[in-house]
Amino acid sequence: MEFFKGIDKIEYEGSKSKNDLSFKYYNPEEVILGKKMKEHLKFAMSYWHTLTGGGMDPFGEQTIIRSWDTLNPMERAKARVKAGFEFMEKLGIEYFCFHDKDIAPEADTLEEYFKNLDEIVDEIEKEMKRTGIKLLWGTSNMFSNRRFVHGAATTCNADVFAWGAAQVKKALEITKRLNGSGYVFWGGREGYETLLNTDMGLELDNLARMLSFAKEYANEIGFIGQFYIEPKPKEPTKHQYDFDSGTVIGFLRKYNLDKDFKLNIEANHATLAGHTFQHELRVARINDMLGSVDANMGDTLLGWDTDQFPTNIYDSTLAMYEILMDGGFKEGGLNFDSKLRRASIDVEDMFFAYIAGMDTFAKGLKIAAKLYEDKVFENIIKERYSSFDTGIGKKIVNKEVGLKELSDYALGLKEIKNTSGNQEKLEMILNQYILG
Ligand code: XLS
Ligand code: NI
Ligand code: NI
Repeated sequence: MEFFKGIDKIEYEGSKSKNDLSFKYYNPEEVILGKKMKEHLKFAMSYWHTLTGGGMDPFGEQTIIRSWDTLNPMERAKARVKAGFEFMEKLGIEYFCFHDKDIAPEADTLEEYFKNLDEIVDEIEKEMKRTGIKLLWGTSNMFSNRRFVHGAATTCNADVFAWGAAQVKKALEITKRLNGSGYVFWGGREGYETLLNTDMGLELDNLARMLSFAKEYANEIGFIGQFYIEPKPKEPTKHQYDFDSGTVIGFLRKYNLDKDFKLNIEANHATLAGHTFQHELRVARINDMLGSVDANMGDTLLGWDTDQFPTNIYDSTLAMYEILMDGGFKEGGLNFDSKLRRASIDVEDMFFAYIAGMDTFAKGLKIAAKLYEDKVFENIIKERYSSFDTGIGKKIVNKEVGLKELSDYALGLKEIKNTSGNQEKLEMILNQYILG
């Protein structure tokens, strides 16, 4: 059965094309800096937004209704598998990501839930074999069900912690079975609403315990995929413990988990934390922890995770620049953690959304590759800090001096001369690269 009738495989037609159902910039086979575009970008479909999202918001019911929505839960889950793979094939997307709960219906008992999962994983496995599409990462949803009202790893209820652990165990087994190249922890409700009832120390210790149990079990079953933490500062809780890259890195170091995890950076989470997307990628990069990306964008006027498809070329350029500077994706990739607007109710909108996102990152990659090749920023940055290459600067870097020597040196200085930061010039140059 075909779910997206009338929509053929989306092809690259170039920027002059007037065909809305074509790529204008994403040319998967085009070689950039010695690598195919599709290998640079490693696009992934998010199972949840693409196949289970219905456009609900706090004020309104489902608006996006798909053909599978009328089926009973298990049939619906099976139809979604088929629809998802047809969708990825038509877009030429080679990876996907999912939570346990996205693929199969939950049940009253864990046993039954796991049975449902196994049945659907069989279907997914078949489709993966048929198409060659791969699993970028798996994860477990430990936030939607009402049992997780106080969190999962950071709950006050030990039974809930155990239930979460069981879900993680199962999700790891599934991810291994499907050859996933990674496993994500996004702290769904790992945070607090009020400190008045919160033992913050215990909650953080327990969060670290859950992560180390997971790592130990992964080693035990031979799951060698990359583990990631996905930072987010707030929503659903007022304060999420995995606030931003800097906070997560500090947390991982405290509990000796920093060698076992990298970061999955989401654009809209960066902006919620009061940072740019580039900032979060940079912090991860300089700490050797840039792992994967959840691509989307927020709305500057709204203070929540709007998860819009990314269409901002400045952001995609600077994100791809950070990724190139990091040597490109290894286990990670670019997962569209993005959803349609509530009013985008046509099936075609799914395609337009992904095409827009993929084209935005393809163009961003091309511009970033030029910036990278021309060493535009590197040369300027090198020059800007050149006072640390020789003389007193070099001695500081090599720690050959202390406060005493530095003080003696400073006392001998007659005048301090600074150079311009040239910010506007750099913004002008960036524009030249973007506008061509
Ligand atoms: C929610 C998160 C979520 C994770 C996966 O804000 O972005 O979708 O990516 O649990
Ligand atoms: Ni995400
Ligand atoms: Ni998000």
